[in-house]
Amino acid sequence: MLKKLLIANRGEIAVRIIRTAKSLGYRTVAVFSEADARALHVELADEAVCIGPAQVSASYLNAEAILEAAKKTGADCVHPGYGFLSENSGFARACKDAGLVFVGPPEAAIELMGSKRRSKIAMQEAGVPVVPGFEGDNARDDELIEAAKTIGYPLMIKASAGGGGRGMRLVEAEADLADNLKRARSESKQAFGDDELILEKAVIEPRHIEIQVFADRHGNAVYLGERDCSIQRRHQKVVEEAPSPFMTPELRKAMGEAAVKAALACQYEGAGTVEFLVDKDRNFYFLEMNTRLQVEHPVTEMITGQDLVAWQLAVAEGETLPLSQEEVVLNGHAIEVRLYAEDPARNFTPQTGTLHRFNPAEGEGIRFDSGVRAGDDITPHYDPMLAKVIAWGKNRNEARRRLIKALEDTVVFGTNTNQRFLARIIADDAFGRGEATTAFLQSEFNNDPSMAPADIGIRELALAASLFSQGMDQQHAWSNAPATVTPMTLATGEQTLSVLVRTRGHEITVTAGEDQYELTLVSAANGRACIIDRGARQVCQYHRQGDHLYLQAFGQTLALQDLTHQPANANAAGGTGQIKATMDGALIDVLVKQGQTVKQGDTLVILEAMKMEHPVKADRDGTLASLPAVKGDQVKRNQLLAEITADDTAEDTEQ
Ligand code: MV4
Repeated sequence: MLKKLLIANRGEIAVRIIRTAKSLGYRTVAVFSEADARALHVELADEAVCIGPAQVSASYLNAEAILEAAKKTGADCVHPGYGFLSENSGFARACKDAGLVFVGPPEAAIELMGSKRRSKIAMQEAGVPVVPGFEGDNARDDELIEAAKTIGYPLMIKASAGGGGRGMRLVEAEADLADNLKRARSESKQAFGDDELILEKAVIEPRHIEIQVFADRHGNAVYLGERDCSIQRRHQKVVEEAPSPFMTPELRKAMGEAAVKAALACQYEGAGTVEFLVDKDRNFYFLEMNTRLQVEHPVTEMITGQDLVAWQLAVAEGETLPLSQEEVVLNGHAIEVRLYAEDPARNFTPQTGTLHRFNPAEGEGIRFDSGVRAGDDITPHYDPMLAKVIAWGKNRNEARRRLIKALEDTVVFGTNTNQRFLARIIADDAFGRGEATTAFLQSEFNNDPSMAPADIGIRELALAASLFSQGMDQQHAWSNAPATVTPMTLATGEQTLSVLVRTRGHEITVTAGEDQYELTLVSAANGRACIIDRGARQVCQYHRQGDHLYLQAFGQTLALQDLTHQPANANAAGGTGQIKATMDGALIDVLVKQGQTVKQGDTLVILEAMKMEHPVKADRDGTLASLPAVKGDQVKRNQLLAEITADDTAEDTEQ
């Protein structure tokens, strides 16, 4: 009997695993990096051990430190979660060698599925349909070029050691093959330390449908329905649902039985996912098998009523599977979306910052899996997923409706998120008709307003102005004193807007150029504002942090700054001299000193962001008045990096 589970992971999945483990009576051990010392998963576990500094290579990928933590705490089993060491056969072996039960499949199954080439051959032998192609052992370019003649075009070159879309190239015509092979080979060598390639016929606008399987040590294996993960962006899943709107009972049975065959063929144990591509005629092809519990497992849990972590632990204990195939019943519909700290208006760049507020929406049929809470920092060290929001409904539209509402009502203040992007995908008509393939986001959704900067109109300005003035002059705002008119300057990340605010009791009228808007601020307390807008009473969420205001209203989350009392920027010729970071990143070098004279265009500092170095330059001539950031700092977009004041020269003023 196992008693103490070490969770070799962080974030929402560590929290998720701890929840089930505790409910089943296991003691739990969390591991954490120095950056995660106060994280939720650490707080929830019975014991927690620091395994190293923030960088994943030194902590969550540090097998030795994790095994040491297990030894120190007397854990007898290890759950790897997803990502990190979850599909590392060496780690599975090391656990076993240390006398620990690895909650996952045998190392041989992990290793086999880690090779696209070998797994495809094994699946073909087991009678699982695979995409027609060529799987020669370390095939040379000339062999691949020869094989391509029989496969035909378009075709895919895939890195044997790749997966999840990494190391994959589409080739449209024979003339492009040789060059693409050369590139694929060097990329694969670079990324995976292995340059073995395979070829496959390209499936056009496929759906990505995966089957959840489970196997025990007694030769039993079942499938728990499918998940449709067709909506992806750059091979990152965005929406996952079960069942697939494209599924038929016949196709489910055929794919389910193929997936079970795949599991039995590799002596699988525990939770696994068999990924398939499905074409428009409902032909399906094995793609890869993921030998872990997946991010999107909650949708399967919600339609089967099963706890997959409990199943994993049962299998790890040597028990037989909790249900036979006939006992697996699918009920209703579940949709999951991945809520990220990222900026859809800036090509989805990851965001960092403090979560001033983080209020998951609650409601019937809503599940919110998260590893963060209000007050936590989102750092650049880890994946910026904030939560998985999952909705269940008795049918697909009920699940959609609940999910849209949950997304709209969830409050995240402190970082940009993809909240609105997600809600609009779920509300989209083509998605509603179940027509979304892997091409959906690129072809039909690419112009959606949720990927543009927040839309600040006169109504939003009126609400922001009323909340700003309410905070600054409480007495005045609520008294019956005569109306006051004050100018106000509000800034978003993109623009600075000047307005006139007329306040009389609870009535606010805001004027910006030709536009005018009137609102009633009924009350504002504890981050909730009640307003009357065009005769309709509604509640908005807000948070004041100095001269910053976060606002969730009218279907958007906005961040505004009150610049009314800041000096206007001088010097119109050249830049403002306020040199700000253009994105979140690390200051890896500072090339100048305070007091130094600089010329417009001189490089001042080097910012590293999105794995690239960006020189940040002077936007005018002058003297460096201040350099607030120092080498090594993590900086946020729009953070002041340097201030250049103009040197007093007579000719500047004469024009
Ligand atoms: C393919 C394909 C078309 N034909 N293979 C991308 C992720 C990786 N797991 C496999 N992928 C694909 N493999 C053949 N032979 C198209 C994709 C693909 C894709 C697959 C699933 C979900 C989204 C996708 C987006 C682009 C391409």
